[in-house]
Amino acid sequence: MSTRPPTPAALAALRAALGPGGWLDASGDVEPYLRDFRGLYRGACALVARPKSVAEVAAVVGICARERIAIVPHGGNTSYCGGATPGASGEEIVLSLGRLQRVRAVDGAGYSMTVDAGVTLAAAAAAAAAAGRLFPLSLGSEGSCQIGGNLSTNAGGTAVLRYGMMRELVLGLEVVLPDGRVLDQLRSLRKDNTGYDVKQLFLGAEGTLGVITGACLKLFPRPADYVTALVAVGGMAEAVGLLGRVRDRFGDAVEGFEYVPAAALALAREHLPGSVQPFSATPPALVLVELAAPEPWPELGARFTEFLSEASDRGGLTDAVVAKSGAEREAFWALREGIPEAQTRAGASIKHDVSLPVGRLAEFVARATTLLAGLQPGARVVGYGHVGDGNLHFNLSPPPGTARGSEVERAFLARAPEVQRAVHDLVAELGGSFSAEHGIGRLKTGELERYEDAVALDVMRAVKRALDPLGIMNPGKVLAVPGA
Ligand code: 2HG
Ligand code: ZN
Repeated sequence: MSTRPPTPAALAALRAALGPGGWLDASGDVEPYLRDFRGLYRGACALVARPKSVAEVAAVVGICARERIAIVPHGGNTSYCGGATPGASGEEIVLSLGRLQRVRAVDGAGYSMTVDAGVTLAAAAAAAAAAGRLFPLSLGSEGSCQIGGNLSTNAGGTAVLRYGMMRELVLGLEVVLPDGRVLDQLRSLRKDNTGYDVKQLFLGAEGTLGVITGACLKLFPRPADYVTALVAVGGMAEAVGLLGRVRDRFGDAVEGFEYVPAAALALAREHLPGSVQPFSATPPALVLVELAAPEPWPELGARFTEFLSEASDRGGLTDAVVAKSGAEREAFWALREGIPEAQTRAGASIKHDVSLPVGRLAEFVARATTLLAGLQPGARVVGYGHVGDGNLHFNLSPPPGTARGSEVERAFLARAPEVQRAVHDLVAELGGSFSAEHGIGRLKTGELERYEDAVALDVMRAVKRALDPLGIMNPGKVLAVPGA
């Protein structure tokens, strides 16, 4: 089924359903909705709908279904894969969830919270904290990304090791289906074996099956104490060895285990003024380890220091600093979370958001680095990330000193498809994933076709056809050719 450009009458119906302040169509006003956060895409649209209630979302989708108008759901616009950016035709409408901002309920005793899709991650976490609870999803973009986007992309981040990805933090969901009906599965139950788990379909679907408008999320006890350390290690093999030992010793108290290689530290030194540089000589890599305890546990720091000295006797690490205050802990995290920004400031980059079985990470890094040295001589491999859960942002920057817009930068970027193919082929060979946490969007539809199991792709297309037979939901994202 193909979609159609909106007629003037259809646009008038949409405006009427939304009311004053509920839509934008002036070119200056819609501009922010047309570009993705990384600047990879620029699209066009006929209208930005800004509904303020679930009923208005349903009305908009209902009109679009009747008129066969394509809809691009839009949250905080922090997608790395262009998932929320319209295509170039100008025939789609953007559906912004940003005005759905209500924290509907926080149930401290039941360890759950029900929020609108447009609530930012930071606001959701603050609402949980105000009730003495933790909502643990942790992303650098928490101030602007929205819960609806976190759900639609099954966001990951820095606490997956302990709490899982967004999918695992959901108890119930409310979704406007592509025909305009509201699917109400907004339950807070921990046990609910009533047929298929329908809500799962929409988590990670990137708005291709419907529009998430609300969710009931899991909450956790708030840790009373954190121990946060930067640990210098010899490289990935040592980091993975340390991960095993720290988990053996501290179990579920291990919340974060982030890897930052020397190349990323160099970017931070150059582009993040004031960032901590904890060691006098730059180590081959460092690991940010964070432990949390549910009760005040003054001995935790002492036990961790003791553990570090044992680990250093066994050769796993060369140096370590433990944060002595909350401010120091924040500075450690700012170093880690500032790496993407530092790499952006350094110029163009080629990104790979890959995951591997943890036991194969060191082999991957060694083999991929050799491969890339052949394909992009002089380029800098900046492979950092959430090693605790096997997710590495194995990114590449051009040779140091490459000027923006220069011939060297153009040549570097021109090789991106070849480089990505080589890296993703290696990831596939080692049993990993080419999209660990950033999703598919429109950037990686070709990769999904290439690497996903053919039967799984058939199932995905069948689901898409069943739920969105008109193909109006976020066309061109995830499944490039939905029906084929
Ligand atoms: C992170 O872990 C983000 O910092 C961004 O997922 C990764 O920029 C990247 O490649
Ligand atoms: Zn990440």
